[in-house]
Amino acid sequence: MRVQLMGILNVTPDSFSDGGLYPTLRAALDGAHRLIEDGAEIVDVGGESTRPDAEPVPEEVELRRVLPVVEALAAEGRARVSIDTMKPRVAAACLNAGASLLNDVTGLRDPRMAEAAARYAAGVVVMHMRGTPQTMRGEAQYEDVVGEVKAELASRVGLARSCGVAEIYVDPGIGFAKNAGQSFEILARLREFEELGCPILVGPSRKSFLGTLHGMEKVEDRLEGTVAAAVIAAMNGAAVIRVHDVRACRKALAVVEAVLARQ
Ligand code: HH2
Repeated sequence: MRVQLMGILNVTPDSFSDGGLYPTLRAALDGAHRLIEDGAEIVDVGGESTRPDAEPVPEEVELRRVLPVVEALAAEGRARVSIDTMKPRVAAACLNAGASLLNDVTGLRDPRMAEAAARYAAGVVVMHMRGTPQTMRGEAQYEDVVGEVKAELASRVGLARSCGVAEIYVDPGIGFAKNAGQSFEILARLREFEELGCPILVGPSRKSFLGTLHGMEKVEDRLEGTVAAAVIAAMNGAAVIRVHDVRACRKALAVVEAVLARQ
């Protein structure tokens, strides 16, 4: 089966790797078109950075950033539009404007998120995090990272199901309340998340766990590491991979698919 690529479009001034790249609607749409032409099936629009210690963004500001982009992309119909938000009002406005996937890094901590998805018959990405982007670094304590993340995701999946959401992706949340070793372990054991009965989405792109390896300390030096992580994720059962570098990952995944077709 073809692994889907979710291309990242952060319309923020402060995202850790693409912040400030898309200051206007035109720039954002050009960026989205590049992602689509490079092979992204999904464009994930975000208006609030979730990197460690990011400043929370007021709802009105986030809406002003994302809504015109979501509206325009959904109207074009060239790719599936996903909204990366933790705020129910932003979620509802974007789903109403044509987004069909709700990507919530808090894993539906606010039950109104699941209700909004159900109301608009949208899919949901349930990502695992502990704490908030401001506190999560101190919360990376696990006896068994995969077992505990899986158990915590299971209860969030149950909530989504009970609200009537039909399409649910689970995401272990690389780098969110996970240290580098735990992020590598999640990639190594990704297939264990299949037990949750939902397709797996994973977001390793340019993240700081790669920066612990020699030569990848700087964000701009993490392309090869990102591609390697995407290949490992695909080999280990990921259905969707969320990346900035769609073109390079699409080519690498063509190799994975050719190999998997012969296993
Ligand atoms: N990672 C980020 C944001 N959203 N969503 C899912 N489902 N999975 C992830 O791993 C994930 C995510 C963080 O990366 P990025 O969007 O590049 O940066 P920032 O949060 O600084 O905007």
